[in-house]
Amino acid sequence: MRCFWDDRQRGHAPLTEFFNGNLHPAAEHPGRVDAILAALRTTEAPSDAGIEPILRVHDSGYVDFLHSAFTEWRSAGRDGDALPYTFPVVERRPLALDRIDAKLGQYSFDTATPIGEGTWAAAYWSAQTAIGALDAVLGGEANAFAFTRPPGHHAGSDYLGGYSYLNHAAICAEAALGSGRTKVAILDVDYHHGNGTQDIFAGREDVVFASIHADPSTDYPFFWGHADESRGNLLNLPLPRGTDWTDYAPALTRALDWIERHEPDLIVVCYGADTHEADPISFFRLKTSDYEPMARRVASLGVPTLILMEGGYAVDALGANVSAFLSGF
Ligand code: OKP
Ligand code: ZN
Repeated sequence: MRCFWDDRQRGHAPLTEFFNGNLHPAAEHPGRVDAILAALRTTEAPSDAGIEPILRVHDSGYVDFLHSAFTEWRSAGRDGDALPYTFPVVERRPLALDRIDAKLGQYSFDTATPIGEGTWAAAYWSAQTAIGALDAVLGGEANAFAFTRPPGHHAGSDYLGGYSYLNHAAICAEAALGSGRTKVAILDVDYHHGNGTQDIFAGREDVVFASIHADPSTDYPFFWGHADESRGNLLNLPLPRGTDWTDYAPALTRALDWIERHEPDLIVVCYGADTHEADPISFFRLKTSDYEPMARRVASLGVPTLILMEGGYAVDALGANVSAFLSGF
């Protein structure tokens, strides 16, 4: 399988994230990179498709903000990474505020997603990596893997959060539709609900979104991913903490049957290895040996498939989990 990666994705190196009343070491750190690269035989660097495919999904004011936020943070005299602390939860609207803290709140939904010096470049090249792998699939490969990092599935059209800045699945779905595909299915099997992807595509006819994830009543992102959000082109299958393969497999069958009924001509898989039993921030009990059959079931649909990396924070198990999943294709 052709695998894509750009070394500029290493430059995003957050030190801390804020939750449960304290700063904690960032879970989405560059140590994940070598763990995953060690499991891939060779990777190809993507070419530069430019900003246009990103702007088909993301608001240009948001993209400008991402691009300049760290410089503005430094100009405001701050050390460390940029983090928001005030959020316009009522009537979020463009107020053209100048202060960096106001802009951070405007464009963020959590305090776990810092912007550092290399964040914009890493997010940009993560998106290009995704597009590179998409082009391989559009060019005739049965499947391809993009080692996207930082992840993308929590980012909306004009907001970041959940370690995500640009929504790679959405960027690739739009690019595929722009290249003549007619129906894209996104299957999100990360432990966390892909709220950004759901928000971007809710109500669309040409993109369907199915997600299997931890019940948001107990797990991040809390406000999205509940079963009753399933309608039309959206299917949410929340599962309880402690879920193992015996309980996961029937949900996967449901998601794949639902996807098959929509007859997609491209599948985008958002793969998170944070469903693994050893994951430090997650609570499912999948084993490394479960990922190969998981992927084999997706592959059995016989639809061209783009695989994107989302979460997975058990660094010692990460390489084995990624290679087990890819081997199922
Ligand atoms: C990103 B992806 C830890 C709180 C951290 C953010 C989780 C982001 C997950 N208990 N909250 O979906 O893997
Ligand atoms: Zn996750």
